[in-house]
Amino acid sequence: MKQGSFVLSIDSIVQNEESKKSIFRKWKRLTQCQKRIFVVLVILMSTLVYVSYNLHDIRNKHRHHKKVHREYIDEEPEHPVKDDEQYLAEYREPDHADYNAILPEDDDDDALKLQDDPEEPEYVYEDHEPNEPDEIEPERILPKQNLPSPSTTTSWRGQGKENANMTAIKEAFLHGWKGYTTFALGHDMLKPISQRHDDWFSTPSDQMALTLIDSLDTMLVMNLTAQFKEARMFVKNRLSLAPDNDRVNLFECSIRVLGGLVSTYYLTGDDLFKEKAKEIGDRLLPAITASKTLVPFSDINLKHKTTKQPAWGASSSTSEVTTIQMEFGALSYITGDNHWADAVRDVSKHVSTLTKGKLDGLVPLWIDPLTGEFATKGITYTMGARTDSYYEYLFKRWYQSGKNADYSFMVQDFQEAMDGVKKHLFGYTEPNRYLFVGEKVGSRFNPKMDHLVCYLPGTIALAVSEKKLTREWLGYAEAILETCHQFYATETGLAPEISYFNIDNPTKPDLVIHKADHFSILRPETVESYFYLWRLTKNQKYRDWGWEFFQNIQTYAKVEHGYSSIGNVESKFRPAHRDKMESFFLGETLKYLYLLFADDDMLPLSDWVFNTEAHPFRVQR
Ligand code: DMJ
Repeated sequence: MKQGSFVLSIDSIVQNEESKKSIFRKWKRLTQCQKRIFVVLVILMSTLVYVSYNLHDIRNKHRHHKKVHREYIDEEPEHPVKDDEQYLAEYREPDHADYNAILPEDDDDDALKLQDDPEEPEYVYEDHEPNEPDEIEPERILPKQNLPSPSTTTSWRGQGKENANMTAIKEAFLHGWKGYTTFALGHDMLKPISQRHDDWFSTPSDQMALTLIDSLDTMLVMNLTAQFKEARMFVKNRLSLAPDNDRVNLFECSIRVLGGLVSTYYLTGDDLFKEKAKEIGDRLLPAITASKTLVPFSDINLKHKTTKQPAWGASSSTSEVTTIQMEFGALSYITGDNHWADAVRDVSKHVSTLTKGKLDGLVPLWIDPLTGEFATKGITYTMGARTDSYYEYLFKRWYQSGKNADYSFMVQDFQEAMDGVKKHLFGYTEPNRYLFVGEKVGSRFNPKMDHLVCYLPGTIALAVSEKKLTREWLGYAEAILETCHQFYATETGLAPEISYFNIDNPTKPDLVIHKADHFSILRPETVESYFYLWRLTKNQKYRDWGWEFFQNIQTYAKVEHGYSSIGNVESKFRPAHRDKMESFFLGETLKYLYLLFADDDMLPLSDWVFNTEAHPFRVQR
């Protein structure tokens, strides 16, 4: 055996020598000119390789120091609890593909073109007071629903000029908008790589145009009058609010469609949007009123007004049935007709009175429309998916109502819940003591936080500014936001969907990303909180962090025909575009980025409150 391998190596040395000689002979046979070309080519190629490697290096240099706080785990979490499994299956990636599987894609190019409407007036959208309410039945009017008097309001656009950061963000919006209108107009989402569309609520015959509706007020904020005018034409002539689809989600449709239409009415005073808002409000309402228990059904068919429980089980998500209050409240406010606001207030009142399953103001993930009770088997408490915006609206609905005493119970529930968060969900990492909001699964503390939780610092800061939380909470808000910023300390500078935390090993990194969670759908929550914390503290770092985020979007998510979610935030060389631009990217992410660089008198927080999809509603007076 030993001898064999010796012979083999002598042979290979001889062969090696032969091949060296033959290369040398070939080289000698080349002309002088051929030799020169060869040498120049080798130098050129080495320079190219060197420069491209270093460019990536320079671009990412600023992030390298943060990398020490993070570990990347190439595995699934060890024992996902049942709720995690359900979440993975249903929530993390809404599978709009289901619908596409049944319905053929509409390839009719004409359908994608905006038609000119000669009757359209020239719109100059400026500040607006809601119109006089329509004629309504007197018993439906509540005395507190007075429309604001002109003296209590100021121009929402403010006096400031657009600066260079805002212009760059506006251009990004235009890039995404162009992709959407070219390849997906009328459909719910753009697939920017395949240059196709993705539908969720829309059907081939009834287009709900989620991206377009979510973008309307962003265009107004960015003063994109021509694009807005085109979009308005679509709303007027082609929008359908009655697709024959059994799985239109009450929450998603309320926050995006109803929210988008109401806020556009607030900003323009254009009755078209009020009428459309009323129509979708009426079509959605049966999901609430058909329930005998005051707990809404999660899904509705907008054409037939039939309701359904979720596809995966009996219960609705707690956040989904409690994140409709601002939208229906605003609809009542602009129409003067209180039946919508009353219906959703009854839901909140009911949830507020429940005791079984609550823990110091924290609520379970699921609530059953048939029993009206929380589902209490294997309870998880979290500020993330399934309950996140329940807490957000406890504060914001009260604030939106003009701090109306009828909604005091909600802000009290918010205060109690925040105490519950501090007591049960706060955790600190090792070695750097970052504060995070974890999860309580049964009696176990799970050091895990969804990116979704990053809305919380913004809402907490707003509550501190309204003296509904003590000053110490501003410190907590800033600390949690610092942790959210650490989510972005990845190769691409974009955040994973979920992060886990090291809470006991001083020699390991603070944050841990599992492979299953390392995708990014360009969510807005962190930049949303940067926006609030910037407005409320004026700490320059929030603008700096927002700008970093924007640049990384430009580097890793921008594609030829729009912006794309990415599959792997940990790979700057292969971020793996996922061929989807979510409607909230134009509706929320870019809007909060733009507002982060705007002056405070653009949509001032004293007069405006943003719903969970970043649609601004007037604070009611
Ligand atoms: C948006 O639809 C809303 O912000 C919602 O509250 C959570 N999910 C997305 C963005 O992440």
